[in-house]
Amino acid sequence: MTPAAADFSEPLREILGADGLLTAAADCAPFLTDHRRLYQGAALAVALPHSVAQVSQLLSLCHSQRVGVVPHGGNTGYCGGATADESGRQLVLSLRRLNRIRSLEAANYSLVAEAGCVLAQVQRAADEADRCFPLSLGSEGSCQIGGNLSTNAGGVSVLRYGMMRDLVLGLEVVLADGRVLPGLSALRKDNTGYDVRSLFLGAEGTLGVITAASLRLFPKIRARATALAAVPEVRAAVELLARLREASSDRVSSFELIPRIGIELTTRHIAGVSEPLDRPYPWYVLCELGASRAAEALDVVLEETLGSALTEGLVLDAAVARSERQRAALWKLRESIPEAQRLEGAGLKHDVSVPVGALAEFVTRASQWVSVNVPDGLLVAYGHVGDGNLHFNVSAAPGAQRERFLAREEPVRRAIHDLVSEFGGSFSAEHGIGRLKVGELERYTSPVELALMRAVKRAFDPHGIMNPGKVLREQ
Ligand code: 2HG
Ligand code: ZN
Repeated sequence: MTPAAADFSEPLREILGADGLLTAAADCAPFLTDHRRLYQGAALAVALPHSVAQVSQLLSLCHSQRVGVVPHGGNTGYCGGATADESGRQLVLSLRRLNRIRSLEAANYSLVAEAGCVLAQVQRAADEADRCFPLSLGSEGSCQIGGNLSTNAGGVSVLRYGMMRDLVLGLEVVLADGRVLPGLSALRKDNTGYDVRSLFLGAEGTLGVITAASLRLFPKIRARATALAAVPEVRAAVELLARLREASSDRVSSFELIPRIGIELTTRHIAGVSEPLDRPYPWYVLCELGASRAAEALDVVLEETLGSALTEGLVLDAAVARSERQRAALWKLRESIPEAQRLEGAGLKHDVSVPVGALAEFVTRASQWVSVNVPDGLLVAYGHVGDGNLHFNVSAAPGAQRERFLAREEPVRRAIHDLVSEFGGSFSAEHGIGRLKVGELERYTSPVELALMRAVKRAFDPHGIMNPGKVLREQ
């Protein structure tokens, strides 16, 4: 520890107690790199508060000392938003000990969870009360609610239930100067001026630290029908989605696009994943319907809709899950694509969205660009068709020279994001900005909106101590 760090750790320890502060390099190490290992940070220490009062005292100290604070959740983000910079002068603030479900009101369909609750813990609490908290992501066993809120997480149920922003009724936030904003409302209607709390959603800890949230619950899902359908092209997937929504009274909860290469990568790299249909097909969709009434015949709706689509050539083949085990196998296939892509080797990620109706044309044009301009790359485009959100990723083809492939990152990103912008889309559909996309935000956001964002940042965090350099460049 440097002398400055040692001086600062005294008052920190007074606030947090002996077990609330990590300073040894080995203890801090897991908090100092992101899950994709894009960044390696350094820090004064890692704080582990267990109460809101401690977070408040800690921020007021950091505010007076002008020490940067980096909020840290489950560390599953894709953009380096929770990683300290290299200066060694920032403090990592882990929320993991703030992990209580404070209350659950079944009649109000709401619960209050602290920021450090793991998403699966919140899902379980809702389930035990015969309710459903619908946010669902591959990392739900380790990502934390505070991170989900701060990054406005998406996932595989957005189509039906919305993003994290849509699942929030209220927030409790500690501001940069240590004041506590009490806002754990359980109200569905509250039309009282500016929606100040919503600014913290998607702010990635740059405006304050979310310590708890009041979350919306839904009726528990008791009937499900899940299938993997092969389709000839993306246009057919989009058409099938519309038909399923109509036929099921809008009960489609997930509709995920998987390219052929997604099956090849997962069967090659992930134990327990096997070829789902008899023959290979160019594209697949994993679709799931859900209803709260146990007797709802969703499997009939699904089979009938797939059956008529099959006769018309919109669907080429399909496998309907007949058991929970088969359903889990289909989801495993989908959810292990990112891991399989990582195991395959170097990859370039683009988390983009365009209007759903424009998705097919976007994929055609962007794929053409990749095949002409990245001859040593393999397109791995998959994701949340129902939200118009694709992970338009490119993996290094077998035999590609890694360094040469990775050197193309910037021009590939530019071409894809420019095309997305031409389609009126977003260069960051669900993964946020973090540190990785600060330049992209500056490039694709209108000057008027950027000026407003900077004004908000100055108003909430005048000394720039909250997650410096994330979302907006340090001023
Ligand atoms: C998913 O949908 C995640 O699986 C990860 O958002 C996407 O790794 C990716 O590019
Ligand atoms: Zn995704």
